[in-house]
Amino acid sequence: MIPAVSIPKIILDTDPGGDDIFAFLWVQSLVKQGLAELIAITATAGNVSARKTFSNASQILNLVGAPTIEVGRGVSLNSNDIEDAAHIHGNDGMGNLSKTLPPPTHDYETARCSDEIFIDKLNAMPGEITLVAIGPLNNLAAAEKKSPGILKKAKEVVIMGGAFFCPGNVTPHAEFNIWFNSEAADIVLASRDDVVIMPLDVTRNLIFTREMAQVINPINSEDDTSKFMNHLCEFMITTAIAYRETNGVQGFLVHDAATIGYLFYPETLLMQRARVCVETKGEWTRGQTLIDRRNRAKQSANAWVALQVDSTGFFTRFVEDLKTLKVV
Ligand SMILES: [Ca+2]
Repeated sequence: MIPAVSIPKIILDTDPGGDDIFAFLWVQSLVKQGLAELIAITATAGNVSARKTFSNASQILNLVGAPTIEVGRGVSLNSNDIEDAAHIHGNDGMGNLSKTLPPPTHDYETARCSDEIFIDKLNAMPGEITLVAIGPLNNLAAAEKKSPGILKKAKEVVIMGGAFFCPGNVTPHAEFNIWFNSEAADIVLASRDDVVIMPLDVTRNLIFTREMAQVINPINSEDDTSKFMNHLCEFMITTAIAYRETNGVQGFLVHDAATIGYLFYPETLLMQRARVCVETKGEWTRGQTLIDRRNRAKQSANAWVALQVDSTGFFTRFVEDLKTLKVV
């Protein structure tokens, strides 16, 4: 008899966000193949406001026929004046395509806060749930503050964030997710000794091209998911070219999808054990992530950092999985 294999249980903490959506669609394709279980989506403020990320998450769940998955509302932030990334992701965070999607059905006013969902689910299933955080770490830090030790109850905490040996994408030194709430990142890194980090060092190599998109969805595809993906790709490519993110290649960076690559296809990544620190105070360097490269025994490592990716192997798996995703 073949023993029952437990499949990864995932809570996706997200600020959709164009590349968030591709990470989500990848998860959903794995769910459909019986290879993953999605426990909840926890929205977080970041690319756009908490209210918009909540509504976007609801619309995407409805698009893929998973309307019963719970969506958490992002914890409120005191600093309402932080610049978001609507200039990259569109005013609605989804390439201004939200009007083309099924309307949101989750109610923001009555939804549980994202940190409450973490605390509830991690206490109910200690050691079983993987937290995949692909936005600023507001919710994870709030849960840890409210219930110290709670993040240790996750099977793994996998985050997209940071820039170690390459420039940042929001300042010369900082990556957006860490910079947006560097204190929160500091709290998450202190919460356990094995936080898994997908930094810009690898994600800037993950250029999803128009040709790959067309392998998933032929250009004249008529189903709603394919049409949405194709329109979003075109929006993201235009923006990526305008911001010179892809060296002129007709594509865009799917930063957030790196977390899913790590979880399901770790052979595509080279990881390094490290002690990671976040600069929370620097006038010019706030949000910078640092690791110690000196040739000496490392003490008190707190993270696994991805430093190289086999992007061909990564996208082979990404494209094959997304091809399985069709509207239900
Ligand atoms: Ca994101």
